[in-house]
Amino acid sequence: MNRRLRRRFAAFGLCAAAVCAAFSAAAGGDKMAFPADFDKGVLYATVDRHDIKQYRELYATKEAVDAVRAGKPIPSGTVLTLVQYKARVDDKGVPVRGTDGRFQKGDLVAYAVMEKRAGWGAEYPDELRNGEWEYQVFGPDRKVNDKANLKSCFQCHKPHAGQDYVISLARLAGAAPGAKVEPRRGPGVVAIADFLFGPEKVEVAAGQKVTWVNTDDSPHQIAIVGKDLRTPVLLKGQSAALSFDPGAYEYICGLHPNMKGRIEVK
Ligand code: HEC
Ligand SMILES: [Cu+2]
Repeated sequence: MNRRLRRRFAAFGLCAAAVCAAFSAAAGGDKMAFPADFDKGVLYATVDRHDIKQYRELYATKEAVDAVRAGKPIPSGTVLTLVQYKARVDDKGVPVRGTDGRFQKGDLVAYAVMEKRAGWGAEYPDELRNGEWEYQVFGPDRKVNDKANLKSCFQCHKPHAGQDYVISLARLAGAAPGAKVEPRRGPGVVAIADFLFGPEKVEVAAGQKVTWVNTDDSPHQIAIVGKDLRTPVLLKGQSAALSFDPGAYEYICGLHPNMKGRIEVK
């Protein structure tokens, strides 16, 4: 095994501790340099993250935007840069909104970057591999954050294999989030608004469906805890329904795991 491979497997816990301990801090992302020209690319989306009080900017290399908007695959050489800022908050810790209703940029927190190159990723086990993508995190000083958990990047983006692991693909393709969606109310209906499930606890009779309606600009996805059961990713205005056997079920958002809800089926 060459050094790079050993480092990578060490990072994924696939290598005996004694052999790999010295390398455990690094992973495959060490192939990636800081994308110094990221802001010369395309700012294709901004995201208000209510759940973690961040304001985010998403940049892509121009070739990637052109390809995706022409209906072609994301090309080798693509770099996607997610710039994370603290949202500015008031004295109660509530994010301050600008005149456009959006969060406002506070301190720079980090750059999360993904890069795709032909041939990358071949050495990862299938259950982790994200096609030809690598991930890396850089601090505000643009240096690698060697404490970042890169395994978590692969795990959370993995279920999005059907859209080449890019969670914001709809935005990259130029789809705007669309007009305001009025939350529907009714038995078994859960509205998703400002990164919260409302109501947080829903009760339905056996055989009755639970329906989720996403009213946020951000996509969300229902993931039932402890089961291999997820809805598709729901863009703004989209909904999905699931039915359950009697019992109680906890669920989270597959994209934002700190969003939580509960279903009770009588
Ligand atoms: C808990 C799930 C989760 C984890 C873990 C995660 N991401 Fe993401 N990532 C998202 C979501 C959701 C988005 C869409 C933007 C948003 O809502 O902030 C995203 C978007 C991105 C994007 C913009 C392109 C895209 O796929 O939409 C980059 C780049 C990115 N993440 C890098 C990383 C890196 C690097 C890591 C590991 C340090 C990581 N992510 C870990 C959920 C996750
Ligand atoms: Cu969510």
